[in-house]
Amino acid sequence: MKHKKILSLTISGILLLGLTGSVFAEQRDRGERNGSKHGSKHGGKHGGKHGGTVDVDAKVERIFGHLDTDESGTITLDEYLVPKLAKTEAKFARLDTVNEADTEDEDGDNLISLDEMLAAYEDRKSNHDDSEIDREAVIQCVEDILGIDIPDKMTTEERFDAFDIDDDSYIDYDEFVVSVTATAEEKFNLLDADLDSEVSNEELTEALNNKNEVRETYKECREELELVNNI
Ligand SMILES: [Ca+2]
Ligand SMILES: [Ca+2]
Ligand SMILES: [Ca+2]
Ligand SMILES: [Ca+2]
Repeated sequence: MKHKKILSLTISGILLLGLTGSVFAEQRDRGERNGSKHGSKHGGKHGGKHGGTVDVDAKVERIFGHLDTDESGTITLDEYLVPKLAKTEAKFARLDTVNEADTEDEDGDNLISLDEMLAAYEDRKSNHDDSEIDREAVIQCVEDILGIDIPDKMTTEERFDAFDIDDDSYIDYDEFVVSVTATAEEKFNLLDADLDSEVSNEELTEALNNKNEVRETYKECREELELVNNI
């Protein structure tokens, strides 16, 4: 059971984070080869080059409107970090609370325990209602169609250990900010495909197109499996 929960986090993480350019370059090649199979069914919205472009362009423009604060036409790491770090206090406060029935730990002690982190992810999991679907099968299906290898994401325990830098079994606010910053930097580096320390319009467009493709494929795979399960 636990394994399945972790996978649910994995796929949502992937959808948020997107994958690296090189992986997607390979994926596009295979996608074209698979095109006839999927194109016939999803040509309209899945075409990418046609239907999705306007939406993605508008989205890119909106994102640049928010993040490119000096209107230079590119997003730097500093610009990218502003909204991420603006929310850290609220995010920390949300994690630093536990259900009293579950544990004796005090609420709001300005330290995040592993129990608190697990409880937070448990809540998130319970918002998804598709427990009938075999997530491993869905991920396998996405990997097969796109020809990519979706890496395992960290478990909640592993993520907790990574955040708990001084290893005292609690995450304090400073550790939290350091870790959120590091995670954001990793995401920024994935967006910055040519590694010139700036995210261009083209790089963001590419990333959003890739993300849409994964999301669409994930949806297709889920629908297929649901169909099979409901026979
Ligand atoms: Ca800028
Ligand atoms: Ca706490
Ligand atoms: Ca610590
Ligand atoms: Ca760049």
